[in-house]
Formats: sequence, C-alpha cells, structure tokens
Amino acid sequence: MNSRNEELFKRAQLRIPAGVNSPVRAFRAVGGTPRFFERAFGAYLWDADGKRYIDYIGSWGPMVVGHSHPAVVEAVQAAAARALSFGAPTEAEIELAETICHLIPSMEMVRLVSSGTEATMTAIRLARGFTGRAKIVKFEGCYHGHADSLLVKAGSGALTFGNPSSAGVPADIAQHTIVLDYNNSAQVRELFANQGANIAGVIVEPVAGNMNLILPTNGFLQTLREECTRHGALLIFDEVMTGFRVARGGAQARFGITPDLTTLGKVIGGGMPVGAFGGRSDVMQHIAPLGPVYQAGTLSGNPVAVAAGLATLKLVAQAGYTEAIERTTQALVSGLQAEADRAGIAFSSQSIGSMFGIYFHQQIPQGFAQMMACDKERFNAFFHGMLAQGVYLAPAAFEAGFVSAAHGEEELQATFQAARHVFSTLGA
Ligand code: KE4
Repeated sequence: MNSRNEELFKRAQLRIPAGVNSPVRAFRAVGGTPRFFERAFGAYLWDADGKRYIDYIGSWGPMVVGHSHPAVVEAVQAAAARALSFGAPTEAEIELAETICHLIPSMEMVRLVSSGTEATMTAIRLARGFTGRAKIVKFEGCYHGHADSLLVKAGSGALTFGNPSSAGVPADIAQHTIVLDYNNSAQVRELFANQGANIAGVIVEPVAGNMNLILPTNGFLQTLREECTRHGALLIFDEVMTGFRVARGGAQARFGITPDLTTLGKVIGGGMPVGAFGGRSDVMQHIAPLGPVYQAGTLSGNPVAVAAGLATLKLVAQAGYTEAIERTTQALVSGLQAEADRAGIAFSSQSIGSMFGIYFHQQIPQGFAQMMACDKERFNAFFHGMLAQGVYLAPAAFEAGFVSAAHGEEELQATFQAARHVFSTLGA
C-alpha cells in the first residue's frame, strides 16, 4: 500500500518542480521518497504516515532550541494576534538588532532581511559599493545562497575568473567571482599579490557546513583577515549557518577573527524567515537610504518572524546554553564513531558547537577534494538505514548535521542503537 509520503510526493510533483520548494529536500542525492512532515516537537518530527523521527537537520540549522519550543510558539502567537505585518518600523526590530549586535560585537549596525541569500547578496553589493571594486572571492564547496555572483565554480585555474555553476548566470557576472580552495592560504596570498587592488571582498563560511563539515585549518582565517586588511578588501563572514551554532558569538568569537561584515540567517529567525547583514558602521553607512548601495524588502523585519527570532536568541544567549548543546553533539559523534569502529567501518566524524560531520572515509576531510573522496554510496545506504530506524539525517553526504537543546540522553541512546544495527548491515 502506498504510503502517504509517496502519495503526497506524486501530487506535489504535478505543481512544484521536483515536488519541493528547495532542491536538497527532493532526496535526489540519496534516492527514495522524501518524507512529508506534519508536526514537530523538541528533537522529533512526525511524517505523513505518523512515523516519528529523531531530527538531526533542525530545518538546516534554525531549530537550535528544538522544534515548537513553548516560549517561541507563545511569542509568535502573541505577535500574530497583534499584527502579521506593518511594512513600517517596530520596537521589536530594534530589540532584535540590539540583541544581535550585543552577541556579535563586530556587527556595529545590522539590517534585517528575509533569507540568508538576501543577506549575502546584499553584503556582496555593499562590499562592491564601499570599495568601488568588482571582484569577489569565494571558496569551492562553500554555499552562500543563490545570488548570481555566488553561483560560481572555480575557473580553469584557481586564480582565474569563475564560471557559472548554474544555468541563467551570465558569464560576465560570474567572471567577477574568483573561486579558491578552502583552507589554501598560499592561494589567497598569491591572488592578493596579483590582484589585491581589484578585490572588493572575500566571502567565506568561517566553518564550512555546505560541503559537509570542514573546519578551518590554523592560519586560513587569519590569512584572509591579514590580506583583506592589507589590500583594503572587506572580509565577509557568512555565519548564516555557524551563527549561534559554532558558539554563542558565532565562529568569529570561537576563532578570534573580526570580519568587516557578517551575514546571518536560520537561528535568528527561530524557524521563521529572517536573515541579516551587518558589521562596521562606516561600511553600513553606505546602505540606502543613508548611502548609495540599494537594498529593500517588503517583509524585512516582519513582526511575527522577529518575535520568533527574539524568543530563540533569548534562550541561546543564556549562560551555558550553547556549551550544553556542544557537549551533546560531542557525545553524539563519539558514540557514532564507537559504533562504526565496532563494526569495522571506514568512518570518521567531528563536531564543533552544535554542528557535526560524519564521513565514510578513514580520515576527516580537510577540504573539498578530500570530501569528494568520501564514499557517497555508503553514506546513502547509512542514511536510508537510519531513516528506517527513525533517525532523520541530512539527505545528502555533503551536508552538516545539527543538534538542538532538546536532544538528550534518550535520543542519543536511540541513535546509537539504530547506528549499531545499520552499521552491521553495511558490512566492513
Ligand atoms: P537561505 O537563502 O537558504 O536562507 O540561506 C542561504 C545560505 C547562506 N549561507 C550559508 C552558509 C548557508 O548554509 C545557506 C543555506 N544553507 C542550506 C543548507 N545547505 C539551506 C538548505 C536549503 O538550501 O534548502
């Protein structure tokens, strides 16, 4: 008998491309039928067949306090009862701006938008407008949303101009984006030596979470900071994913590097559509209507979304809150590693803050090329085995995983038990 998930997937594909509103949800990397979820609470999701899953995606990062946290739901209900949208300033937006700037001091000023893509798209435009330069640097394997300038892959040589990584991105836009290898400080220094005067900005995931989890090796972020300072380019930390996950103050707090601009999303909306960009006030003075760099949004600072974000950040800002989730994430990773070792599986894993990476490879990858060498087929088999056991991992080998404050010992033990069974079916 067809499951409801299969019925809904068939119906969805009639009106929505691939039946989903964001590509990764279509399960094309892992195969099979996407789960259509009906409700969520704490660490759990329930799909259209009523099956319960322990959730290690958390909506790709936002649900750091757990699903449907009573304080967040109450704040959203109260805000919605007052108004759904004004298209005019509210006190709550000031409160959220003040909270963000307090938690991330490099953000002297901040503007709210409605997605991470809007945040990074604007940060790029702002860097170009502030410096009067055109070139942007990004890194292979880092994802910053789907703005044209950022859908670019490495050119023929790492130091040449980029090529579009999506149809519909004109070459004369892609050519202004240079794509280097993540963690390759020598390449960064060589590029700046040759073209430093043309570079408006460097955008980087300070901890990469879109090619699975890759940590910055010592010196990489420092090199970016030094080269940008030396050549008058802006360093943009894309903390849409790492913000309030790698540490309360983001990856910049953890690694002690101060960017010129930071982009945020996910957690600051608590599950509702909120993004943000901000940083040095002398740079932010260039944003309309103060300055010549235009940016706008009908629902920017939406009161219901801001209420969800504020309630979430109030919880996250509590002393010890992010550290406790980090400990849970460390326990998850060491437990999975122990089960894989027991089964003799070539498997490595790591975590930072409440993000984790699992790799079907003996060594932990340190860059894009090494990540591509991981055994994708094995990951896919593991993914489906765990899904059948009621554990929902990211449906792609090249995504990071996320733990929430709602995950506890019971969820960990259930996960280890599921992994023990699935690893045993994979064969060494
Ligand atoms: P959104 O436009 O999806 O809100 O944010 C784009 C973005 C920007 N920067 C970073 C570092 C990001 O991770 C993202 C979005 N992350 C993906 C997860 N791989 C969102 C999931 C999806 O695309 O459906």
